[in-house]
Amino acid sequence: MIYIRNASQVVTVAGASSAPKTGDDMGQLHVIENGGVVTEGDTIVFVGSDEEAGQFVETHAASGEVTIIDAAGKLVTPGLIDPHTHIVFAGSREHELNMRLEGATYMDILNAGGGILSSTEKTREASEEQLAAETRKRLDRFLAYGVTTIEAKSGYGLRLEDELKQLRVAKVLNEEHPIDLVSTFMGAHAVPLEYKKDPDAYVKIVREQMIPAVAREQLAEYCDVFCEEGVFTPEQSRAVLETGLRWGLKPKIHADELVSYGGAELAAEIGAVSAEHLLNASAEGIRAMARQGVIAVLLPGTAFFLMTKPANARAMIQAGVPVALSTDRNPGSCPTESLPFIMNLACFSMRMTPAEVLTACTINAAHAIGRADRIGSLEAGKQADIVMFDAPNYMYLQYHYAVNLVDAVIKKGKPVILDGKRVQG
Ligand code: IZC
Ligand code: ZN
Repeated sequence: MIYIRNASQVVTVAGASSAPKTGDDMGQLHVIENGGVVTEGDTIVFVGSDEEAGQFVETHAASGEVTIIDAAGKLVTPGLIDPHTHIVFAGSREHELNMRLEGATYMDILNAGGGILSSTEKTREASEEQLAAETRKRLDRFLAYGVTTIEAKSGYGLRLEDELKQLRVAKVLNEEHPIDLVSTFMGAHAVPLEYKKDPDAYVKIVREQMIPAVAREQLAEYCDVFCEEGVFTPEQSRAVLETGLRWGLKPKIHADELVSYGGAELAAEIGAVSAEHLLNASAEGIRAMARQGVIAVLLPGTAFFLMTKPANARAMIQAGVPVALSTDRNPGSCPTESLPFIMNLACFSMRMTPAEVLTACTINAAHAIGRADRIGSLEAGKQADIVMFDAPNYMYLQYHYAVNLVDAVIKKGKPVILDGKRVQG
């Protein structure tokens, strides 16, 4: 049994396991001042005032079997959840930075065979072991920033064996690393060079060969597509996601990132779990997402890195769209594992309140990856994924920005970071 005692605040984000939070409710965190949390095995067994938590421990613990973590002056929250990453890849793309500073756009670089296609070349060349080694380092950094679950997309193989390779690496790392990974198949991330003249032929391979193979090997839960002018059209995107659905892969979509392209509307039409990016989503698209309950996964780090204006988070929250946040960790448009920095950007570049930001990175993010019954809030019966920050209250996380305030991380009931240092796993 672990007893986290005397926290200045325990932010539970409780009461939203059946549906994501929307509107004003995104600002309701359910904060316990001077709180305590008790875990047993991999599960939370008590959350309440420190006094009640102490009593719970006294009546339920056999003597000597309680580990006490003193949270005096510190903030306790659910483990952070990142619902959108492209974490399994080889190499890096820092050489694109000068090109972009000189005026080349993200699409200019992709059209010239760089961007996603240069990461694809390196990922195809890499062995499973090399990919796992590179990805493991990224996961270690995520954990150090308080992230306990991530979604991971394929999409740098762009041919059957290499898409499967990426997803197999994610599966192995899910088993061996403290962070849980939820896999998404994204063979429709770009048209590979060898199909540049016939993108429809590539879409056919994605639908007829890749999706069935991924589903048969049970390597992914979700299917995603980069629906963007110059990448995949709304018609191609719909076809891929509908094929995915037939094979049991739930739809997600990269929508309206660079131009307004009907992605938000398409997400609502096909009943996608989430639409991601949405920097240029139309007002009608936002309304349609609200009607259908499509979660908006916003990625303000990508807007920062691509030097463009971020998504209109306020319009989405006002329209009743549930909003989640993510790093978009990838080699080309957001190479950071610091979800807390993304939270800072959400606050300062999209004017989300500190409370909305925390909801977006916990329970709403859990809904975006179908895990809200197990994670995303601190409630008895849920998995013990807990972060302790060196912060007196949750607003301080945005106020003292761009530094790592993580003091402790408990994953499935096991301390993995204590006093800011990795202790096991
Ligand atoms: O590697 O550039 N937007 N996909 C869609 C990305 C960014 C990742 C990349
Ligand atoms: Zn992405």
